[in-house]
Amino acid sequence: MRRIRANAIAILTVAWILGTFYYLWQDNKPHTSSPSSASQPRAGGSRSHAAGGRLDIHRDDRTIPLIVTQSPRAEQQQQQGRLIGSFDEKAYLLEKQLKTGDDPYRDHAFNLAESDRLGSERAIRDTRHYRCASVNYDANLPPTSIIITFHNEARSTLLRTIKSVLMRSPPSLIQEIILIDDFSTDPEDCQLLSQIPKVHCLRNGRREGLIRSRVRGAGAASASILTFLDSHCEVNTDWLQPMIQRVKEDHTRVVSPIIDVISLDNFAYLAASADLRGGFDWSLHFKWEQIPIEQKMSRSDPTLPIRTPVIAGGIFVMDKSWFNHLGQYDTHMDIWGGENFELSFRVWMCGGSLEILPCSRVGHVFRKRHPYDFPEGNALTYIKNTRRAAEVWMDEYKQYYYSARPSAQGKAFGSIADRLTLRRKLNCKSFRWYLENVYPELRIPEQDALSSVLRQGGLCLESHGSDSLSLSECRGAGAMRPQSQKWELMEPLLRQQDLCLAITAFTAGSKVRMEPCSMKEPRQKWKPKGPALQHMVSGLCLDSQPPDGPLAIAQCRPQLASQAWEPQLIT
Ligand code: LR7
Ligand code: MN
Repeated sequence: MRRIRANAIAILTVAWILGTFYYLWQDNKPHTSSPSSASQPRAGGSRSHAAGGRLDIHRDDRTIPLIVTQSPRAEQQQQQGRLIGSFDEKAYLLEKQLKTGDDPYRDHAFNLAESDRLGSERAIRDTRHYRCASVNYDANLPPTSIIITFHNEARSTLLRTIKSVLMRSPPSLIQEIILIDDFSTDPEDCQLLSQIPKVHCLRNGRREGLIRSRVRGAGAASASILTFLDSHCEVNTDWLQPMIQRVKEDHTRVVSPIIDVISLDNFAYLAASADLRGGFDWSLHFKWEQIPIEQKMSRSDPTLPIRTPVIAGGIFVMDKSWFNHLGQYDTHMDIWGGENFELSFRVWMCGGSLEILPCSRVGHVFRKRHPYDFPEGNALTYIKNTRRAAEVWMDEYKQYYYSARPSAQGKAFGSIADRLTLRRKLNCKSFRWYLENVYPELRIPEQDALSSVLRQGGLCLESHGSDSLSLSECRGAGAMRPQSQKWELMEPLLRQQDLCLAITAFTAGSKVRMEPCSMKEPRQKWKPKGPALQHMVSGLCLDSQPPDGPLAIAQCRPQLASQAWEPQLIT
């Protein structure tokens, strides 16, 4: 009896184990999805889990949880066959793999071992705001030519850039991908990549730098819209439609995506903040900065464009005839740097605009050093390029560039005659207009004003808060002078820090007071008239009569002692 029971238990256990195996085998069998569902475009970022279950994501990224946005593996392989044509991806990647013992950061300033390990396709997280998925774009958007210039780029990053474009763009929007091989050591990369459908590669006969290379690429483009990318990017879901839409609506717009970060160490794809725009300091150093608080407060819709004073430079979409009309790039700039300021100033000042589109996301491997050489040296090249931008576009404000970067003075920058002619021909606005209308947040350095006291007899002109002024006993000496007696004579303004001397009305007898300075305020404009100070618009002069009343303006009689103001420098 006991034996029979033991046997029954053994049989049941075996049956249970077999059953479990059968169930697992069934679940692992490739799912057959209908061809129609396979070719269905993903509706604006929605995820197609239902069609094929989850992909194994552990290989792709070890640090961020990824939500798979790609088609299942079987479809992917099919798609891969179609995209790659006669190109032998495996051989291409294997030939240049890192040798054991080699420093993986040496040649590219990022971890090559990690990039190679990822392969040419991987899933990345859709980093857009969720509301982007429901934005609609025109069904008949025009196609674009993608332009990618490279100098000794790693094979795996360059191929991933190309394949991400082919995988994540509607095929009808990609006219072609134009690669410009900027005289890389190995000419084979260019030849091999040309075997990929839609990809053309032009090789420079000598090192030109990214600026002239892009101009060459743009010249070869056959689509009416140009899209520039760096050679180590990965474009994200629906990256292209928002940009082409904005340029189609207004061809003078030059648009950029939000640039996500691909880690140079482990190649994790990290979402960048959506509250940033491009800015710079007076040394023409690019920086990301928070959008101004008023703009941030008034942004009710996170899918709307963000106006930006400058673009980072590597990833943008621009109408081709607008690019040509505005003078392409300054082709006397070499290798790398400065061209993003030159283009940004030119676009704004000559009638266009720059924006960042939060519903477009492109990842980029940010590096800490240049992995390539600069024939003229890195510093000299940056100075030459930014000096050209400053000399052509910054008018009198270029003095602040030179004070922020004194080493630029006296360095060669070639002739800028052609670019000045271009600026005149295009009838572009002034840099002052740009600062006032596009980048009012850029602080203009205090002009080096010298302080003086304004003496009348033994007394000094003194302010009392903002309300009134008087003639008072001169106090202190040198640095010990009270602020209220120190004046900066910056024609037409008479300043004390941020406050300026102003009349209260345009009639004789009106008193004067201090108020926040404004170059546009006619009540604040003064000029010397002999020893007197004349208000420019009313023609009346600052007068200390009667001695115990508040200071006022009166008919000019410069011979009067009560109208004589003798400036004396404070040293
Ligand atoms: O001699 C060269 N020839 C080239 O073809 C030197 C470089 N290049 C290629 C290079 O392979 C790459 O594809 O030009 C591209 C840009 O060079 P990077 O990647 O070394 O530049 P970067 O990413 O450090 O620099 C940013 O600023 C540059 C200023 O000249 C360019 O505008 C880059 O395109 C730009 N990159 C971006 O805007 C991506 C976001 C980074 C930021 C901020
Ligand atoms: Mn780059």
